[in-house]
Amino acid sequence: MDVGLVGKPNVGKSTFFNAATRADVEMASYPFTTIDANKGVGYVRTPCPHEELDLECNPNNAPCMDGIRMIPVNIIDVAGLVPDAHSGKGLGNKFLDDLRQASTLIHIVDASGSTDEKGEPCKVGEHDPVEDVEFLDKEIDYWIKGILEKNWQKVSRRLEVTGGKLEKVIYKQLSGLGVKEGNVIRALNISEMPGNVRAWEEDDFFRLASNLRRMTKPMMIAANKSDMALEKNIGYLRELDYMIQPSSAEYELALRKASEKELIDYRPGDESFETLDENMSSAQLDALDKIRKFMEENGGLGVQQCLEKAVYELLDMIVVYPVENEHNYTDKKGRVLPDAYLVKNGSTAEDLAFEVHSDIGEGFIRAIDARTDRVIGRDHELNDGDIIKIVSK
Ligand SMILES: Nc1nc2c(ncn2[C@@H]2O[C@H](COP(=O)(O)OP(=O)(O)OP(=O)(O)O)[C@@H](O)[C@H]2O)c(=O)[nH]1
Ligand SMILES: [Mg+2]
Repeated sequence: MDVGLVGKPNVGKSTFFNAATRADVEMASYPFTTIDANKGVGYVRTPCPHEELDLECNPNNAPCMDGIRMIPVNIIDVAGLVPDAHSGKGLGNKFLDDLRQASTLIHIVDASGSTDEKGEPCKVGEHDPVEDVEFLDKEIDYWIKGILEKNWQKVSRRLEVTGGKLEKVIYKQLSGLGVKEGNVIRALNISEMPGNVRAWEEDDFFRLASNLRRMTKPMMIAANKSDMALEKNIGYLRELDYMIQPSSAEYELALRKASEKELIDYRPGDESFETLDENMSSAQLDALDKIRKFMEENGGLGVQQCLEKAVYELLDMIVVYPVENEHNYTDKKGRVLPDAYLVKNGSTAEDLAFEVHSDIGEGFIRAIDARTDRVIGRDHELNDGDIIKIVSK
């Protein structure tokens, strides 16, 4: 599962990325610090069933920390986009191709309004962050439009000659973008496209691209730099038709670093932290006090919450645990609850089998719900936290 971080320059994408992945990529208070995409691994949390089953788990793909399972998600941090990037402004928008695989996008916005539209620093409150949301949506639409239009003359002529299906052709054009054929059919319907494909104009392509974006790249907003944001800016952002999460990537990064140095006891996503080192300087203690106050007001720092909202709410994913032995909850090597998989809510036992391996999916015979020891069929819908044994040929 890939989560893409997008936004204009200098809003804190790389800081968010470093906080979420604990990588160490360059961050700086000027635009276009990032040029090539950074890729790393972050985590979303879920309670591990080992506690409820009174067992000890032996994680393979997802570590367990004090009863909390940390499920890996890939995070991609790309260069900043500026208005009219699609026509070559700033670094352009070609680098969005790094986000083809992304299942969801987090739009990082400087909610403090202290970064202008080009990504240059300005006074707090001087820039309206709502404008950033509008322009970014448009730039992403242009990116998808560009992919859609590639060789369109040739594509549409071939379509006319061979009498193929329009949705199949478009689906093929967009392959690699995570678009499903059903999405294409729905997007074509609601976009009211002209009957003659050779007569499609700029506006038609743009409308279709925009509808495809909404279906295939669900996006939420991280109202970042909330540590210096004005209350009213957060209010305006909340009025938009997006899920929003206030965040302070800078504070999150500071706490993760302090916790690595064992100055504090803090786990990503916690609503508070404890000080461990009595000998910190007064400047350090003051900084920590400021962070603690922010956490009290906001229920945490927002980075971890943002990732979890994107995965569990926006994408509606659940966590399931495939096992080899339904009695001991183990895999072939005897490891207890080794793997945790993120699957779309509504996925069936057969979908999980395909997720584990295409051979297992193809050879699917039946599955067993390890908690109840009941046999379940291929169409049985899974629930969050299910432990499943798959029997396949
Ligand atoms: N106050 C505050 N500053 C932040 C926060 N997040 C990032 N910053 C600062 O904002 C500046 C830009 O951060 P980057 O992470 O480099 O921003 P970016 O979006 O990756 O920028 P480009 O790579 O140029 O597109 C740095 O000076 C950060 O320290 C935050 O939550 N609060
Ligand atoms: Mg960056």
